[in-house]
Amino acid sequence: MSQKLITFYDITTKAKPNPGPSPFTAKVRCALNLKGIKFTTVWLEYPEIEAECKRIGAPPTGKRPDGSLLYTLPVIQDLSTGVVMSESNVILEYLDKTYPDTPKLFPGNTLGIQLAFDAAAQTRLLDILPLVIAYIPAGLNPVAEAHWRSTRERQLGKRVEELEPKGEARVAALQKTQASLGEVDGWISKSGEGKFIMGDEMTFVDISLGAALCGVRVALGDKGAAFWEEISGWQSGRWEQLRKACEPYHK
Ligand SMILES: N[C@@H](CCC(=O)N[C@@H](CS)C(=O)NCC(=O)O)C(=O)O
Repeated sequence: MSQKLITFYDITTKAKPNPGPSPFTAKVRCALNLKGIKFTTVWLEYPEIEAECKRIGAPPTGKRPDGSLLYTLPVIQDLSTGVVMSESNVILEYLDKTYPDTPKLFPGNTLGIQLAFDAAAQTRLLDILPLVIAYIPAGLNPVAEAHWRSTRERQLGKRVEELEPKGEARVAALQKTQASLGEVDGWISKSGEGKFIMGDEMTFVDISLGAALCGVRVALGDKGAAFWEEISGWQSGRWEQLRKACEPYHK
């Protein structure tokens, strides 16, 4: 195994030293650990991300609604190659190419097919967001909460708490989420009986779905434990099993 070191930029939350609810940074952390690549973490609060990305030359990943450039984590800085990159999926591709002797995230010729599967699965998973988003601020430190709220609520045009469906609307949202996850479960089931989508080895799709599930679990915290229990009972326990399989790689 190579001795080369990666600096990994992750988001500080109250969960630190465990990862917070970002599925994007959790994906990269999981991949680094699975591959056994040595890395150190630089923890940043939300308001620090832009300045630090600009300082180290990490490219923006999009634009804010006002047209200004958006800088996001995860970012990695590979001290052996000098590469600084953002965008979780691009980082995972880079790690597979640059560290070929480590477990493959995209074995064989599966890069395109896995990216497509993940994109489809993530859109289904997004149905859970209104049910979870209001839990996120409680896990952030005050300085980050102010930034997180103002950026999200400016974009959404309302407080995140107002997005959370209540009463009958919540029941309908739960049913929709369960059905969407059922669709993903159906696709995975067609891949066979293995623990993961490609059998017994964890690959990109498992990492990405697992990171999202871990993010939901972290966001729900103790207050949302009963809700997670409910999700754990869906699709024969598929989501809790996947979350548990990924959890050791999120350290
Ligand atoms: N497409 C990006 C999305 C990353 C992303 O949205 N990161 C969020 C945290 S979950 C972020 O850093 N946001 C910075 C901000 O809101 O200022 C990726 O896959 O890496």
